[in-house]
Amino acid sequence: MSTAVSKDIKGSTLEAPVKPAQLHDLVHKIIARQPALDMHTHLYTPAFGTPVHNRTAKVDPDGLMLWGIEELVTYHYLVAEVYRVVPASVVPYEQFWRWPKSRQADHIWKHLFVENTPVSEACRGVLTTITRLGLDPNEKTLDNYRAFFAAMDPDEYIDKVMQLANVSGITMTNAVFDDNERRRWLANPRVAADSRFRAVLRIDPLLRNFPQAAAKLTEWGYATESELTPTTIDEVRRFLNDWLDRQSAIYCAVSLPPDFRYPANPADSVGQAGQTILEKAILPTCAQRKLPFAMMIGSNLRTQPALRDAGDTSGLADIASLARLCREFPENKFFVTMLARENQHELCVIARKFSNLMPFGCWWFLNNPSLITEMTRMRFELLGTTFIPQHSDARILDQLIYKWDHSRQVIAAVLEEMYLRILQTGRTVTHADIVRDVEKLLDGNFKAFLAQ
Ligand code: RAT
Ligand code: ZN
Repeated sequence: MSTAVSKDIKGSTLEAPVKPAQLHDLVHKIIARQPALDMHTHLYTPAFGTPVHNRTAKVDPDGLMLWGIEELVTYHYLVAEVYRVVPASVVPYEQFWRWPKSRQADHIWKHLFVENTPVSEACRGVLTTITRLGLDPNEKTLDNYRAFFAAMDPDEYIDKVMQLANVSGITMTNAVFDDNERRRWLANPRVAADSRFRAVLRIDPLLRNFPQAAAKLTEWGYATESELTPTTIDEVRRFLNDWLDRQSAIYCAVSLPPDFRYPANPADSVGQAGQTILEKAILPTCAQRKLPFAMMIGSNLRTQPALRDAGDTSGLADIASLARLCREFPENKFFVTMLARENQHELCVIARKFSNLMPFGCWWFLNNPSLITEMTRMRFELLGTTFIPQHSDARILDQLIYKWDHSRQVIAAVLEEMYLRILQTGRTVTHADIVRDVEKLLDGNFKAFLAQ
């Protein structure tokens, strides 16, 4: 039992039944005090380099550790939103991408934060972050924020953000098919050696575009052909093992399109090659190493290619395919999040049937208070406390602050509602019960699934 979360909460001893009138404050305080272990982000250690001007680290234009005001304001969610206000007929996409980041940020700040009310969740996130850092969110320009961040040391800033967000650990997404990232792993074997971070092997091209992935593997010294011969399968497994070792990855992950089917439908984008790689290379490797395989299902990439990362959309995926995988691969553990709102209920139903399936997070376009509320409520009602309610998906370090702040508020409100319902049956709920449940939700369920 964590004393940090249990002490100083007035009117409640650990074993005493909690009164309905105490619930609100108690649940919110316990959730605020429980450190969150963030199971999916796109954040990096300082050793991956930073393109952000700062007090101490050398500026590395292609560096992967993103933080600070320019990055916060040019988050791809906000690039999409600024095009709702200033259309491409006024600022053509290619012109926007040619601008230096500072000009992109000034443009977004002016149009989304000054000349319009920053109502959207992604805008509100910037405001929460700025405010929690002790800055005034009412500035008309970014000048004061720029001065604040220029005085920071990136390594110390990670500690500050983790403390403000109350995050105990950050799980990276380490895309091995990204040349920039791959080069950094090869150049410095200790690039991820930072006790605040854990690595995850991310391998989308192996499933989404096998011929392209096979060509890369050949270039990197693996004897793969675009034909799925036994040698090719063995070499894909060797490649996976090499990188899982190099990264000390805690799981392996992929994002899949809505038309992903298992077994494959020849017309879908993953197709027969993807199915064979999944069955013969990825799942056996994960099972052998007892590592979960994370599937993030439902992303359509580049629906609007001109918007780059901001141009992806979501689509309804096939739950029966997921059920088949869970049933036919009982030795594997699956972390699953789905992007379509319409898939959420059936994902809960499937999770009731397969204990090797762990639903997690409210992904991307679902990471809005109304949808987090709906999904979290549904998950409690169908799964009790046996799920992982949230991950941050932060791409910019500072976003940890708002993503966790906002989600904690929603999770606490829903949990309070669940406890009130229990009290109405006559069953008591103690302070200790709440501490235990919250610890599982924000930390323990993730760790326990990894350890299974
Ligand atoms: O949420 C996002 O920022 C998306 O662009 C994706 O990175 C997504 O989270 C993913 O991991 O594929
Ligand atoms: Zn992500």
